[in-house]
Amino acid sequence: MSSLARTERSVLEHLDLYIGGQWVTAADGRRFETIDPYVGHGWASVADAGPADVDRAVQAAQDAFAGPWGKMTGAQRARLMIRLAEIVERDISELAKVETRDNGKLIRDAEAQVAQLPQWLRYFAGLADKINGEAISDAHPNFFVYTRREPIGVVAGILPWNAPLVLMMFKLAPALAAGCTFIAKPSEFTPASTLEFAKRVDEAGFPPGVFNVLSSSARETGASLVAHEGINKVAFTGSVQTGVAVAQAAAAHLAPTTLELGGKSPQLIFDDADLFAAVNGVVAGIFAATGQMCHAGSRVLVQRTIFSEVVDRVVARARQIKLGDPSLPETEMGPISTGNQFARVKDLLKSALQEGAVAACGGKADPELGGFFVQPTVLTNVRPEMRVMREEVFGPVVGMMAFDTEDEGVAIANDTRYGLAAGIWTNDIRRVHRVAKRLQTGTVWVNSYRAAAPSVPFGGQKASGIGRENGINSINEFTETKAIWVELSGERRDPFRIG
Ligand code: TXE
Repeated sequence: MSSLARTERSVLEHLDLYIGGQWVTAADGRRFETIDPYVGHGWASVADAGPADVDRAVQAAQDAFAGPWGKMTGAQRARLMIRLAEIVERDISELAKVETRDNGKLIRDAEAQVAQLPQWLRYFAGLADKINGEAISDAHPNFFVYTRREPIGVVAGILPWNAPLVLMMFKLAPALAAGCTFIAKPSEFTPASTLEFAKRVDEAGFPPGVFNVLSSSARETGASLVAHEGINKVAFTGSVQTGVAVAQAAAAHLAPTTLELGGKSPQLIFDDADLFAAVNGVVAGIFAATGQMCHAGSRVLVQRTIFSEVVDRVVARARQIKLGDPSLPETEMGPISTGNQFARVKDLLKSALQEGAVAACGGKADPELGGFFVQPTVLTNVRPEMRVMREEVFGPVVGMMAFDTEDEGVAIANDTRYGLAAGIWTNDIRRVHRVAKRLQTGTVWVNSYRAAAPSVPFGGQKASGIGRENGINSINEFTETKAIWVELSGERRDPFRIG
């Protein structure tokens, strides 16, 4: 059990908004409590931003963009990013503890995630002084034309609760490298780590207003930020439904949007696969982070000849998973992060069982641990049309189905509105490339699952999103291209003829 009794209330941490380099209360003085999902009550009191704070943050970000930050060279921005990377590296353990309290994420996973943040800062810092336009020498006989890639302006980062710092960093690092300013709107369920991160940004010495945080309990605050005319770009991670609303609101004032939405990702296990590795990959894909990953491998498709064996092995491993206090290093699965999400997982489990799925293990909330704990669940006897096989559960629930041929496996894998990620388990090198090409997803992991790096594009096809985060080209999402035409001949031209 936790060192903190699960019913005990400790003194609340106190966190304010970070706007224009200042720690400020909300304009109307409102605050809200953020819940520790393991202990089941509030652990931090957080300032609750409203529309007036949105205006303040946009103004601060615009001023920074027009002011000292906008005048810096890429190399100067990179130095600050690298300084921030060093500070985050120094404070991995502290930041990870905050993430665990706010989100219920395992401390071992939180530490690994926070430890990745400096990699992103350093990778994109390395690009900050390499954002070049091009000289277009023969566009026209009388002109020299060149392009400049300029920062797009003020970026709104609308963030989810499942991996708050990592998913913010996917947006923040390229935005800073490009020379943009940033307003983070963390999820109402997990604002604390973003505010703690802001303390490190402050210490690193970024000019005021380059990075701002608007914590809020109200979804309307995110909506008013996205709709604000002063926002030049929106980078969003979250649900499909909210993503569509965000893209529409941004489009109303012509701000481009990148969307990283959910998934219903398949893992295909062929009969020649290394089964130990494949089972480990299934566990990593659905029980890590309590299944609350956009790329969760929630549909496991197994060649029929090995189906029973793979199910038995996954069930055996699932039964051994140690549920409990996420702050203890030995715990393997913590609670679901929010009450809403807990209700959603239970609802989908109920509907699956009513529709005829069989729980080979798990299948319900954990009766011993209570709170937001759900048992690691393996469902068999599932069909592609069931809700649990079509909707994102975002919990520790995997549906396992058999297939016979490669064609059939690929067809089931692609039979979804989503297209975020997929796993292929096989030792046949030809099959690897055939199947990887046919899968309609933004990422394919082969004989592995859940790897990420700042240099590798990440994002979804179909309903899983628009655009890609990470990778060298992601920086383009935060720049505008300007074409500059310089007349060379000095000749008088006919004003009524183009050319
Ligand atoms: O997400 P939302 P929620 C999925 C997962 C989960 C479901 C709901 O299936 O069950 O989404 O989670 C802000 N304008 N994912 O409710 O609603 C909101 O405050 C502007 C997948 O948390 O998408 C939060 O900061 N912003 C996912 C953010 O949007 C608005 C990660 C996400 O909230 C807004 C999380 C509006 N109108 C959940 N309404 C993934 N892809 O990894 C809300 N927000």
